[in-house]
Amino acid sequence: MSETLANLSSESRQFPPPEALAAAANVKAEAYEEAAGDRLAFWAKQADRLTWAKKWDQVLDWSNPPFAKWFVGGELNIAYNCVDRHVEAGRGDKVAIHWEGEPGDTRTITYAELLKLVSQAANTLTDLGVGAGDRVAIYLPMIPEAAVAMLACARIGATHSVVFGGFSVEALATRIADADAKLVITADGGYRRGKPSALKPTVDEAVAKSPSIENVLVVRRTGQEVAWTDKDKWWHETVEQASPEHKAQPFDAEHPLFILYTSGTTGKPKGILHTTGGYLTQVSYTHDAVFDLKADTDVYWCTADIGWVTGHSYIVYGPLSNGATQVMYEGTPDTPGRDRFWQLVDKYKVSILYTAPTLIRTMMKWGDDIPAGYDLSSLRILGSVGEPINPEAWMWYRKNIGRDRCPIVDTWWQTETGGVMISPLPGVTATKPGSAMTPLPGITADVVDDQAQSVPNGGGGFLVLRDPWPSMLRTIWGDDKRFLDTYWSRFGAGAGQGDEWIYFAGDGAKKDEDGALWLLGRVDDVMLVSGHNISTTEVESALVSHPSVAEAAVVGATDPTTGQAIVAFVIPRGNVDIEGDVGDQLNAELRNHVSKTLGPIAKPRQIMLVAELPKTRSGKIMRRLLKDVAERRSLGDVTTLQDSAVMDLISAGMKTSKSED
Ligand code: 6R9
Repeated sequence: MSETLANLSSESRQFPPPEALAAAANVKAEAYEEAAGDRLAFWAKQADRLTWAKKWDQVLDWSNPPFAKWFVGGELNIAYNCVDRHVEAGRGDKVAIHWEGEPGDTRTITYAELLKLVSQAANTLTDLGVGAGDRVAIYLPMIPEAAVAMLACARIGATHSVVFGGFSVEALATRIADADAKLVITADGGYRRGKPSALKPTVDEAVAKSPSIENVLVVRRTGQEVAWTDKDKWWHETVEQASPEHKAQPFDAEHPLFILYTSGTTGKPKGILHTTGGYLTQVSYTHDAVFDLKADTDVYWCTADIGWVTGHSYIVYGPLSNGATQVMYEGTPDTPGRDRFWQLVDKYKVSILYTAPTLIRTMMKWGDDIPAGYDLSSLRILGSVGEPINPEAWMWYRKNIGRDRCPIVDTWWQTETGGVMISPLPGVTATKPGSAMTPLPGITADVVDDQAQSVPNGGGGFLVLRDPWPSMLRTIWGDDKRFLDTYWSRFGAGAGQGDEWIYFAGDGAKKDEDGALWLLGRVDDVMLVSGHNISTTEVESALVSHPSVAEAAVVGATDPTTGQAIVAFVIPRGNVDIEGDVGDQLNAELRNHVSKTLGPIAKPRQIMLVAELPKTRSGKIMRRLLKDVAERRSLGDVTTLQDSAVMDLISAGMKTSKSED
């Protein structure tokens, strides 16, 4: 990206918070001023939400940037904060987790029961020789044991590394080796799309390549047959037999809590390291503020997988530290039917729903009539995370799920940031469809040009964070240099510009006329068309605003005349025929629609109608693979794809499609 990013779309709709919600909101407008007045005092106050065994001496040590230390000298136990203290406060009978298996089996786990399970697991880990500072790999389906395993590690000071149950042998083995993990916690399998899907064979192969692994702890979930080695121990024969008494020891605020690998676009995955006190402070505060959690009455549901940072921060640590009651669901949204989510919202009377744009667009594609069959009146706040949410999808979510009553919080953050950074506050912000709006209190985000100068309202550029925040990553596991190079050497002191350390998030963004922030996707994805930097997000949103389009992914393909030309991959809504004349007609119509919405510069050279798009497990579109297809190259690494067959289909379609004009 050269100087700026074109600002092509504009949005005038605005939705103020419902009055009653605003009046009773956990966080009000004053929080912004308070934090701006004294940022460190503000975060110190939020840290007081937690129970500390020893109070910190210093809020932030930033004497060796970009290596931050928060709540220096403080000590606490994360599991104690997420579990024990709620039981001690007399809330042991409160439901922590309403778990729903994909086949329809259920478990209800109270805070007292969670304490028992976490204590037993902590005792078992200790028996297996795992101690403070050791690393444990967790490779589990969405079952309560996933949360229990994470909390048990945290309780004894072991650092967990959760790997998506569904990643390959290679992906698991590389992550085990990088973290030098001692133990793997896994299951025989989990249920996906109506059948048991095995996990253990992948672990067996990965462990065979992993000399550091001493033991494998196996949860029996599906009952399917498993091969057995002398490293394997059943969870029900160890954890469930262990003593339920365990006293949590406090750990230093900077004790490593977890490593989570994020693939980025190229190269070996980065092990993002998070620590204890600052992380828990920010995820606890943001979960309370952004979702306006009323622990006594709300039922919260985050549909993310535990293997994604969203599952870490907003299924495990944020909600549990706040004593929330939540729903946890094992399976896919279309099993047994496409109404599964709405049926669960209705069944558990979910009041706060946190999901991803990819799911919202899928629900749009499946049709309005499916949610229309359900009451959904328990809902009061809706959240979105993972990708920019197109204004069209935002409006659909508001109308069809929120029934025009519920504020939507579009939350921007990253594995690296640990917690939400940019989001509306549901009782304060008048939201605009598609915008993440403003940095949360205590957070300093900005959009800058090449020279790290703030762009004026109406301008576009790079999203940066100007001040350290409590849940920031501390480094890339074992690779401080890569940490510096990846995040801190593009702008500011690390780039030799002045002495301010500036974190570069890798995303493009713009400020609208009111200063609200609009995320424009990864800067690696920005297209350069006839000298204009155009974001994939804006063109995709223009496509999705056409009534025949459910989803779109856009890439810039090398073009002899324009440098790059826009190639769009489009999933039509249910009623559109993919083949033949209807397709050709739609093709022309869509190109004109984009041209009318954003201007002729953004008109796609070519539109491909496809049935699916390549996505990561957390639902992000892998544009780099589509670029390979658009430029007719052989495909790059597909190992993190949710469904690798998708790419074969798309490539086959591309070869037969007419190049247009
Ligand atoms: C939480 C999570 C981080 C990247 C991030 C950005 C994109 C996430 C977004 C969003 C626009 C939002 N992203 N939330 N873009 N609006 N509300 O997704 O972490 O998996 O590390 O991905 O996701 O591009 O840089 P992670």
